[in-house]
This record gives sequence, C-alpha cells and structure tokens, in this order.
Amino acid sequence: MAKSSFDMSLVKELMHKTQEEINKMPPVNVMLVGKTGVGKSTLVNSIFRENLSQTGIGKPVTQHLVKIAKDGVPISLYDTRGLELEKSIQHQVKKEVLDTIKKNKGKEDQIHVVYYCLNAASNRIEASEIDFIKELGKEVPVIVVLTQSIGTPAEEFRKYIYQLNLGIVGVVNIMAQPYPIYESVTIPSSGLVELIDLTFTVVPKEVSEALTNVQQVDIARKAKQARKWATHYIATTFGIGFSPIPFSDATLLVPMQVTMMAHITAIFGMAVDKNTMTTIVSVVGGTSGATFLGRYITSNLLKLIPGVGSIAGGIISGTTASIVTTALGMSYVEVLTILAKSQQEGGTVSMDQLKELMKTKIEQRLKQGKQNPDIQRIRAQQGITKELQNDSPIKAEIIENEKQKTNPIKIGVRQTKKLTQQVQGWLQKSMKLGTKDKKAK
Ligand SMILES: Nc1nc2c(ncn2[C@@H]2O[C@H](COP(=O)(O)OP(=O)(O)OP(=O)(O)O)[C@@H](O)[C@H]2O)c(=O)[nH]1
Ligand SMILES: [Mg+2]
Repeated sequence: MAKSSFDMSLVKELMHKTQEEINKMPPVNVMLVGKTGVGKSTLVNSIFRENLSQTGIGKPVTQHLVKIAKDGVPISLYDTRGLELEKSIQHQVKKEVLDTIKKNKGKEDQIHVVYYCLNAASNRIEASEIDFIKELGKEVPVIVVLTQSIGTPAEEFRKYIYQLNLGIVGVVNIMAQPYPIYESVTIPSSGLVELIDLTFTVVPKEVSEALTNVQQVDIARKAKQARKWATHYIATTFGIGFSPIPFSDATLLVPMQVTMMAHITAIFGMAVDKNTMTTIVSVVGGTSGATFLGRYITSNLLKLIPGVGSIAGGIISGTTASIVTTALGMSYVEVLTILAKSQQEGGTVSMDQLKELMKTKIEQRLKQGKQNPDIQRIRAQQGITKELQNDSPIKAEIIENEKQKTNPIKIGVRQTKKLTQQVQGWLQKSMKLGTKDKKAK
C-alpha cells in the first residue's frame, strides 16, 4: 500500500470513540481532608493518573474548598485547605466541608468517598478531629489515610485509630512515594492498592468504571474489568441471533470491534497515544478504515481458525465472528496490561515489541478456535455448555458462579421468607399438576 493512502481514519475513530466512552462515565468524586503538608497532593498524584493535583484545573467551591478536574479524566477531587489554622477558621472549614457534602447528595457532584489524611509520623489525633471525622462518617464513607507510614509505630497508630470507633470505613497505612532515609536506605511505597480496593467497596456501582479508569495502582483490576466487559459484549453481540454474514462482508464486523476496543481503552484509562494505537491497529491489517480491516479479517485471520478457512465461499457465523473478535479484544487487553505495567515501573516497550506481542497473541487465539478458554467462557454465557469437558476449569467456574448466586448466606431474612413462600407455592402447584397428570392417565 502506498504511504499516501495511509489515512489513519481507523486510529482517529478509535481515539475519538474512546473519549466518547469516557465522557459517558459518571465521574467519581473524592474529597481530601487534612492539614496542609500531610501529603494529600502526593497521595492523589500517586493513586490517580494524570498528576491531577499539579495539572488539573482548580475551581474554588467555597472559601476553603477547591474542586480539581481535568477534561477527559472522569474524576473530581475536592481539596480542603485551612484545617491547620486557628480555631475559628477550622470551624468554618468544617462547616463548608459538611455543607458541600450535604448539598451535593443525590446530584452529579455527590461526594462518593472522603480520604481523611493524618500524618502517621505525627502519631496524634486531636479531639476536634475525632469529632469532625465522626460527623463526616455520618454523611459519607470516610477512609482515614495515615500518610508517610513507616513501620511498627504507624501500624500501632492505625490500631489506635481503629479502636476509636469513628464510624468510618477503614484505616489504611500509606507510603505514597518512596521515602529516602539515608543515602542507601529508602522505604518503598506501600498501601496504595489496599486504599483503592477499599475505595471500590464503598463507591456506588455507577462510578466504578470511572474509578477503574482513573486509578493507576491496580493494573490487574483494570485487566479483569476489561476482560469481563469484553466477554459480555462479545457474548451479546456475536452470539446466538447474530445473523451469519458472507465472508465478503467481514467489514460489517469492524464497527462493533472498534466499539469494543474503544471501550477497553476507556476502561483501562491509560493515555494510549496515537503512535501506540497506530502500531496496534496496523497489526490487524492497517489503519485506513473499516474496509481494510474487514479485508484483512477475511484474507488472513479467518484462515487461522481450524475448520473455517477451508469453507470456500462460506459465511461467517456468530461463533466465527466471536472467535475473531475475542482474539482482537483479549489480545488488546493483554497488550495494554503489559504497557500499563511497564509505564508503572517507569520502563518502555518498543513499538516493535508491541507489534510482535499483539500479532503472536492474536494468532495463538485464532489457532485455538473454539478450544480457547475465553471462547468457551463466552459460549457458556450464551448457555452453550454441552461442549465443555467435565474437567474444564470453566465448568467449575460456572458452577461456582451459580453457587454464589443462590448462596443462602447472601440472601436477607425477608427475601428468604419470600423465597420460601414462592417455593411452597410452586410445590403445591406442581403437586396438583402431578395428580391431574395421573388422573389423565
Ligand atoms: N517521600 C514521600 N514524601 C511525601 C509523601 N507524602 C508527602 N510527602 C512530602 O510531604 C510534603 C507535603 O506533601 P503534599 O502532598 O504537598 O501535602 P499536601 O497535603 O498536599 O499539602 P497542601 O497542599 O499544602 O495542603 C512534600 O514535600 C512531599 O514530598 C510520601 O508518601 N513519600
Ligand atoms: Mg496539596
């Protein structure tokens, strides 16, 4: 292909769609409370992407409260200031904080969680702070973050805070950034994943995608979420009811695949730049739009799936479409995971390595065809379990899922009562039916 026709339309569309997906996410709103210098900014810059505390735009909400946000990043931070000042000002800060939380309840600006930061090294909490935390805890989930936590004293401080029964969600020891003690001794960062995991347990479900997007400490969680979403997307889009299309119309698959890849990128929430995206897309046939990718699917990808390539003039069934799409989607998740991990560790992955990785992963999956575990999982979601072998780990997974769904421990008392009544009703009905059946005979 001539260089001049390399029009990048597919890459542009992917980037555009990714941003659209992110814009659709209701943002997660986090409030930071704590005296100046405890490490609020260091904390948020370590757990959330984009160095928000430095690069975000701050808008005053009240005299002592600033809202920090950045376009295209689905989080708003509310940063308090002035808590260390004299009593009368402290009083004002607290009032502003509580008023803002109360006023925004049920609205888009609702505060979902408060990180109340205390310096672990100071090892003390004032009576007025105890009261304030208790008041906050009545309005919103509060996590007490012990910043700059070092060793046993910080652990002890945590236990001490815990037994104060402040009505909070939890207390976490954090070292947000490595902390140098001597030239040769540095305390590594810690506690960030624990804080994020705890945060996930308290924020409403509708902002969990935004939180997955913005957090940068738990990459495995991003990957898991992306895989889960992709599995569901493929199962519903390319499953039963997918009208088979002729090979020549493989371009029809492309818009759905672009949507999938954009949504995966949005869930990951990492800045995938144009170069990286171009490299990844070029692996699957080029960057000049749907036609090209569609042609690539028919001439190269389908050939690799066992049993499919040999059907001359055949059609693409739902199964085949889902095999190709899964190969694209899951390989993409794997590549993004590797990229994110390498970014986290300050390393780089070369474009050549990326290309090779994506190519190998896709081919591997296509060659496995229906035997690929992700495909089996998708088919299981569609209720097709007959082809699973008894020792298949996916079968065990399904059984485990079913168990969790009906786990009686998870059902409340009232529901249990209702369920019992329902079951009794069914039993009576079926017994009546049974006697009728017998009579009929
Ligand atoms: N090494 C290390 N330094 C930290 C950590 N947390 C805070 N610091 C240091 O403590 C100082 C204050 O941290 P900030 O994050 O600016 O504190 P802040 O709460 O945002 O302060 P204000 O914005 O002034 O209210 C900085 O010099 C940081 O480098 C940490 O986890 N590790
Ligand atoms: Mg700050």
